[in-house]
Formats: sequence, C-alpha cells, structure tokens
Amino acid sequence: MAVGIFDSGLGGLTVLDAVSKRLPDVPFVYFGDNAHAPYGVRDADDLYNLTTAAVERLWAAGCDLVILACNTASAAALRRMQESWIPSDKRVLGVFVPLIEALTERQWGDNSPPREVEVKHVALFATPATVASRAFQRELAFRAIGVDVEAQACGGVVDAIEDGDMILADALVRSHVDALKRKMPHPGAAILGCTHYPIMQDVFQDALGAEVKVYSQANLVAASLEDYLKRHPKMIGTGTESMFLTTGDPAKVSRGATQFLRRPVTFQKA
Ligand code: DGN
Repeated sequence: MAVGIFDSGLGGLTVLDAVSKRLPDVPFVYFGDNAHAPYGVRDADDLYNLTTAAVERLWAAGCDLVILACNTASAAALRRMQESWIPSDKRVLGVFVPLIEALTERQWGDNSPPREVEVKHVALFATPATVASRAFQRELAFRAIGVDVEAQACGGVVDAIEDGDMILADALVRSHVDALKRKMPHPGAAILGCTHYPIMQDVFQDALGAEVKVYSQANLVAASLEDYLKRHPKMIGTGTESMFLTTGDPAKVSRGATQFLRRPVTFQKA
C-alpha cells in the first residue's frame, strides 16, 4: 500500500518532490492524467468525472489515501466527492486546506468557527477553472472573516512551463501580477494556487514585491501530510516501491517529467 498523488499532468511532481523529501520512507504512486491535460479550461462535471476515475485507479493500485495535488481538481471536484462518493475506509485530501490553514495560522483540522485573521487582502493566482469555482474563497470563509480575496486567472502559464518556454512564462507571470495589482494594489499575501507556479515562485515574489508573503503549496502539503500520517499510520503501509502512472504516452511523459524534475523519472501506462 502506498500514498496516491494525483495530478492532471506533470505539475503535481512539485508536490511529490516535496513530500518525498519530507517522508523518504513512504512509497508513493503518482498518477498523471496527461491524456486529458490541461484541466484548467475544463468544466466542473468533466473535472469531477476525470478526477473520480483517477482516484479509483489509485485505489485499485492499493492507495487508501489519495492527495489531489491538482488545484483545479481539488477546486472543482473534492467537496462533491467528499459529500457522497468516498467510502469510509478511504481518504482523499486536497491542496487548498493546508494553504488556508497556513494563511489563517490554524493547526491541521482546527474546525472552530471562522475568526478575524491578520491578513486582510489576499491575491489568488490560479487556472481559469480554479478561479471560476470560487472554491478557495469558500474554504477560506469556513475559517476566516474579513478577508478580501482578489483572484487572477493566469492563462498560458502552465502551457509555457510545460513547453519549457521560461521566457514566456516569466513574461506571463509578470503581466498577471500587474493585472492583479490593478484590482488590488497592496495584497498582504499571495497564494500560488496551481501545481506549476512553485517553479515561478521567484518571479511572482519579484513582481509582487518583498513585502508580500507568498504561499506555495508543495511544502505546506508535505508538512500537512506528515502530520496526518503521524495520526493515521495505517494509511502508509510498507514494502511498496514508488511508481509513476500516466494515461498519456509513457515514453513522452517520462521525457517531460525528467526535464521538469531534472532527474530521471520513468512512467508506466495507467
Ligand atoms: N494541475 C493543474 C492545477 O494545479 O490547477 C494545472 C495544470 C492544468 O491542468 N491546467
């Protein structure tokens, strides 16, 4: 049994990298739905159907605990899945809650009523589908009051990163930050709400200014997972090698992943 990590494609490898550095003895099964990526422009029903199919595949691979590393899938599908679809012996966790807990300075699983927090103006950078879902604002409202969120859909950034065109990615990030600042001139914090954006964190920080605290999911999700597994050790299991699955072409995806992570990664057909 291993912990499953799901993403629409390669971006979730940023999360996998952070969790495997923090939890080197935990085996992972990574599932990239490359055949259907990008998710950022799909509608909510489509995202729900693709995400549940991927989670079922990870359950079949022995992963009772699955992390939705993909923000777009977390935003569009997780609450609906948790409401009625997930059996009691399985867990599916998303990426927004660890981010919001860090932003609102809450401990893991603190479900006390929403309260005033220090940060008052938050910039959210994410895919068009994540922004359209308003899932971040909904989850934040369960935990904090009086926080103004301005969301910026960052069209083109994921594609530029996946194409390895970092000059274009840099220019796009700066223009999205400019657009956000026209709506919210002085954010106190910024959320990088997409798997790919940690790669551009320095550019976001530079364009936003040093006074803006930038929250990036990979390390926060890793810390939250470590905490969860301490309390639910049975979810780890033993003796399984980590494995990489894709719905796309394994040779092509392995080449892309190797470039993306700057270390050799071999995917198998899901
Ligand atoms: N993995 C997606 C996310 O975190 O929103 C980004 C890639 C995509 O499918 N657009």
